[in-house]
Amino acid sequence: RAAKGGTVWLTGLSGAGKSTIAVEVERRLIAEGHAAYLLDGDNLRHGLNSDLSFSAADRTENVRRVGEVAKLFADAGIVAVVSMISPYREDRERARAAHEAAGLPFVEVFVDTPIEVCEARDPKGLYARARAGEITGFTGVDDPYEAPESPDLVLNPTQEDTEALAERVVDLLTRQR
Ligand code: GGZ
Repeated sequence: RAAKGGTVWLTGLSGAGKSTIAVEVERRLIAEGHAAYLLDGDNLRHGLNSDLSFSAADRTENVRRVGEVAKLFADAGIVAVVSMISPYREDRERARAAHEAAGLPFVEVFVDTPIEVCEARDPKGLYARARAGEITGFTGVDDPYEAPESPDLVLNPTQEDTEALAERVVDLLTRQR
């Protein structure tokens, strides 16, 4: 069987659980014998995207670059598992279009955790700092998040555990290939 790459794109608020799910998706794919690689927005901002801020233009550029990198991985036969807020619909659609133009699978997964839950978790204390005005332009507080209108999959981390959610993603991917 020829190796088939593609991109799984997890979008959602900070603290929604994207990275936790992405790690489990990557682990499962590798366990099943696929090549998979996690592209985490927060991590990539330390290297490839260290020149970018959280302005609207820089978020767009952040998403554009990661979309291009994911496409390269997919073309190389690897499943790119992308985890980033990617707040703008148009930017995510551009990533999808680039994959489709190249004949590469792309699945958009909306990690639909309500902001109240993200904020209650607040693992890094960022929501608290945003509410206190110490951070401005924080997604969901004073910066936009455009939820997907027709995602390929919607995940509800308040209703299912990480293993079940990751299984849904891998199942969808398997059906697409
Ligand atoms: C949103 C921010 C911000 C602002 C810092 N708004 O939950 P985290 O902490 O670990 O992940 C978030 C990460 C977002 O990076 P992305 O590359 O995924 O964002 S985007 O797709 O919008 O470019 C959060 C942290 O960075 N963080 N400041 N103002 N999230």
